[in-house]
Amino acid sequence: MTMSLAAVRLDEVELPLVEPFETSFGVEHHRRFLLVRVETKSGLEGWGECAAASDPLYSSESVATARWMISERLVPILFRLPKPTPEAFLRDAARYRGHPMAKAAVELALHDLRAREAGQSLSKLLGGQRKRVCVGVSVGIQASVPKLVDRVGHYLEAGYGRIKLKVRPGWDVRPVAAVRREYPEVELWVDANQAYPTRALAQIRAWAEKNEVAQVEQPFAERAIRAHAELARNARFRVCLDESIVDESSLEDALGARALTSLNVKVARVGGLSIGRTIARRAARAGVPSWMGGMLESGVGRAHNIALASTPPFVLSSDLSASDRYYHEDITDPPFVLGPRSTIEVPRGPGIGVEVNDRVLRKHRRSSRTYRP
Ligand code: OSB
Ligand code: MG
Repeated sequence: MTMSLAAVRLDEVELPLVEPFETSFGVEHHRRFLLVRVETKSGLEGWGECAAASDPLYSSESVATARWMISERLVPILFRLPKPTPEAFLRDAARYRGHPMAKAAVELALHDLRAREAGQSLSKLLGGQRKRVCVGVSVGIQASVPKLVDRVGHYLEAGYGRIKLKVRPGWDVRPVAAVRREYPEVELWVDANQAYPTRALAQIRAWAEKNEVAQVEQPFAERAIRAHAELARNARFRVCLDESIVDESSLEDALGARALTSLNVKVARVGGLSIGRTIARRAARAGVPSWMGGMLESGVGRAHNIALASTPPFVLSSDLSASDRYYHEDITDPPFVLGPRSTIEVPRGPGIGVEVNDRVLRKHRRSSRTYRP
């Protein structure tokens, strides 16, 4: 039984990335993000991470909007709840529209708290059945094609069994062909983050099939469901939706339109673990496989993602790479490392199963505010 909360802390952290991460919408050198720490009267804690970035480029939320939403609207909800369970929180937060990343950050912390109180791993509480999750690596846009081939080689040597290339108009035909030529056997996915106009459909199909791309992720705009359905029709690759799927009804409509043959689940995008689990199960019932997407999370968000990815609907390899692919020094211990056959071990300890390293957190923390009832 979850006890009422004594404090909520909101930290802003800035972690330098091992290398810049460039997508069709921009380049990041650091990741700036919020951490939510809830604490009960008995001294138990729960951690959640907010995936919103400095700028609203992937979606409409940013660190600033999430900070406002969490501190001004969601923290008061938490302090009004007699039992701060994820379900009770989501029920009260539902009257506010949007802000899924802000809501997810808080919901994640409550899931971690509940699992720690139960003395069980979050994976187990969510119905996880795998000891290891299958992972791949998402490779950003590079300065040149040779540089890209070099980075891909580096990740293959490290043991990653699947490569996702970020693409955009002008960074597609040549880089994808070069990687395929150099690594004839590699499992290759591409992700455009909505960068293509729907009139590019035939060209995308042509270069994807020519280079044996196994999956094309979100080439068109969030609302372009018909175009994704058209691309998926008779395609030799899976069409994956990321940004288009923001809740249960957008998934229902996309499934009805046959607009996806793979689902990228991000707890941040859909407003938490509970909804993430629900949509992954719904997709599985429709015969659509799921996998966990990533938002370059620190160890806190990564641990939550790995817990959900250990549940049955997650059958494709996830964008959950080892800690050292993102950060020289992560804020949690122990680091996530790549294991055999391109897998990462699911932590077995209580809650998310990793601990926040206070020394590292303080070193990279830009601000910290504590709220009390
Ligand atoms: O679309 O999957 C995406 C990172 C930031 C924003 C959007 C995306 C990504 C990634 C990174 O692809 C995946 C990861 O965390 O490894
Ligand atoms: Mg994506």
